[in-house]
Amino acid sequence: MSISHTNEMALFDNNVQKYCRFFELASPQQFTLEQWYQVIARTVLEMAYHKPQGKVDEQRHINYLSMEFLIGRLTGNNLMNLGYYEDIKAYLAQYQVELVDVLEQERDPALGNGGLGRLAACFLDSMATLGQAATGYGLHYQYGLFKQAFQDGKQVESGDEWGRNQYPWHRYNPSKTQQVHFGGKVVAIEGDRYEWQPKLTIEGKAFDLPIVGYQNDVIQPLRLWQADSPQSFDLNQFNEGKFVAAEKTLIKSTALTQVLYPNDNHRVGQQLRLMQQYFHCACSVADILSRHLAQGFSLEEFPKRQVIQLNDTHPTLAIPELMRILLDEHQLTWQQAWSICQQSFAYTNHTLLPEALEQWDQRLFKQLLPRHFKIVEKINHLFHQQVKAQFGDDAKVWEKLAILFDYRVRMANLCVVSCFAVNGVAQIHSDLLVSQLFPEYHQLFPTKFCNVTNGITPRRWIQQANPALSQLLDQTVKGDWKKDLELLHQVENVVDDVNFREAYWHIKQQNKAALAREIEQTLSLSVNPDAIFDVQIKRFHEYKRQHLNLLNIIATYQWLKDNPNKDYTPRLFVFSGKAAPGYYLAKNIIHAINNVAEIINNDKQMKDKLQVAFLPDYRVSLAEKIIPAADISEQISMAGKEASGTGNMKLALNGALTLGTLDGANVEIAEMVGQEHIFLFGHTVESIQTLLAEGYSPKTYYRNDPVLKNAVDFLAKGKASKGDKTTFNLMLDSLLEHDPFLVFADFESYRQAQERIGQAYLDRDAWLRSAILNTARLGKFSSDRSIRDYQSRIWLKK
Ligand code: 4GP
Repeated sequence: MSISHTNEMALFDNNVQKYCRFFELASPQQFTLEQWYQVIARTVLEMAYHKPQGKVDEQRHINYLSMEFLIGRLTGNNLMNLGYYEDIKAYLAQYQVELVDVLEQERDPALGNGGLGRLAACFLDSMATLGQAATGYGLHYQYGLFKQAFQDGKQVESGDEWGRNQYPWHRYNPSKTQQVHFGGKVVAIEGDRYEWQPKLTIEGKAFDLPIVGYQNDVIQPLRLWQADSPQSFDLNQFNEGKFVAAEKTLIKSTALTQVLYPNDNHRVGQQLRLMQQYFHCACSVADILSRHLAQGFSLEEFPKRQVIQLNDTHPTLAIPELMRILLDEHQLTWQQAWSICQQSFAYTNHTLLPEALEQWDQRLFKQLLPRHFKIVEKINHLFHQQVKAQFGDDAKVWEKLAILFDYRVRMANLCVVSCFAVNGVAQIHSDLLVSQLFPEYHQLFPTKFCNVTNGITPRRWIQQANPALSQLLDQTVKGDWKKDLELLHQVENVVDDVNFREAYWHIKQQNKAALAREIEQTLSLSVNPDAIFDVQIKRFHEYKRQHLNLLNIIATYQWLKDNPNKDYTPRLFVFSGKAAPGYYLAKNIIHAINNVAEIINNDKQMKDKLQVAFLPDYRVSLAEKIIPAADISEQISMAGKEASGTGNMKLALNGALTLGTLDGANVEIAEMVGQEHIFLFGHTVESIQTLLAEGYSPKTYYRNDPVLKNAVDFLAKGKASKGDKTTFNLMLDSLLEHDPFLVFADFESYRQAQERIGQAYLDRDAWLRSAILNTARLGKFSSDRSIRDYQSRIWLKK
């Protein structure tokens, strides 16, 4: 269905000609691809604001606070959502320019690490598409997530200066500038009112990116704050006790938003990070309040009109910040202010890993944010009374529930106490949140907890990433599946239709061929396009168990060496992902995969049988190339550790079959798609408990399973490290001594699942049927559904 945009395209052409003169060129023919990209983005941005705004539901405005928004390239996505993609493609053709080549010019704004940052981006897209009034609030980092390259198999990092100053989708919005204060002291005024006399003030400038709804003319801002003040400050002024080692002492104020901390599922208590968090919260809360008041509403009406959704605990300081403003600047009583906060904030938890639950050193917190500390103290004190009333004066219970404990400020506890809703991101995760992490809180506040299973936007992850599949779905499905992904169930009707099946198969093969070209270009590795493309793309973390995948690859290699004439369904194992620069064990796993890949890929006997491609610098635009080409989606975390996963949804919707544990959203994927169309393996949350209770000994598995032993020994004996037996000690010692994520315990079951996959792929018809049913049955995993769940279970719950 193509809409005619004659007038708009005339405007577009006008602008192109204008830029032509501007750049002193005789004809647009002379634009470089980079110039085309800049011209298209700037022009389309203006065109978008020329249109009358689409309707949004303002019942409650959702203020989505997140330290990360991994938005990916915006140009292609915005062209599609605005409906201009085909027009501009045709326009460029007259100059013999391919739109896809132009789109390749855009650098990914990598303003996030992975999971929760990408989720935030999908949610903004869905809120705009559903017409849910919303503003995203984040930070305008100068350096996105580091760039990754490999040197001798090892990860090396370099800064990702992504070019925020030239980014054409920006709008600098000086009318929104905020002042943010730090340090100093507080002076009591009266009752709960204090005056804060800060030591340092930094200016926060707003840069807005347009979030464009899918063909509904809704544009909402993602407002990113940038620190900008001429002065420098001494980090030690907040750090007299030197309890947090400062990376540098005298730093420029602009440094505050220079770097994104590169940690995923792990928090490091650096002072600068706490300052970033407060800066983010202070700017955002001030902006939200001034928008609310400017619309003529009273403070009492704040909870009715606003929700502040906290994406993990990183923006928790927004709670004491709103309290501070209501108490000290608007002179509300504690009860009034607390009641407003308790009805306005909601918290999403993204991990159960203890090392990821944020805690701050109390003294640092107090020196940096003296007024906020007082507020947190009072919240803690009042909450203690409530806990005593429910549980009696039980020190053990208080030790778990306290916000302030052992000279730490525990952010998750502050969230649970203060927010009206707490949600996990997949059913199993939400259940574990209640049963393992917050059981006493659940007793105290049974109605606060709920689940909202994650989702992904089909506009980016099917329409944009997989245009051929998207077209096939357009031809097959009645109604617009991009707006209502459940419509994909209609595909079940054609699962046996020869033409549809052939078209679907052909698309996968084309996508595989395209990825094979990408691999050839990047790694100079020529791969077998007919092999099973088995893909594991995500951050490197022990719990995600890329090393389980690696051990199977080694074992397979050894088996193929011993049995060169036995049947084996050829495999290409594709990896991509980064490890946090300070996470040495994860980096050790990357190193091992690269070294093993080199051996296998250089072994002529393995040619077209077994190959390993590790694509460097994983990012959204690379994911868009890998996902449509995958046959197998590796989702092999230890059960109970992956909160949800969203890559699992993207891959399955694009027709990859999941090889997974019963963890995170895999559980729900299995329910939707049916047990016959997914490869499950490994221990469950329950069987892990039994195993651990009985005393888990990884060495026993190592001794008793010769296949596992050989694979481990391959690394231990230096066969992948030029004879050096110590290179992979970090990983191997951890596996052999503790194996905290039960890699050895699941190895055998994983191998069996891989064997089933090899067999299943031989039956092309059955395989294809499963792949098609994966696409057909996973409509639930649209982020539009997630947002509707947020609306009905949290934001607009009656
Ligand atoms: C991630 C979780 O690890 C992942 O399972 C989930 O899908 C994603 O959040 C979105 O909910 N967590 C993080 C983090 O990104 O830093 O904790």
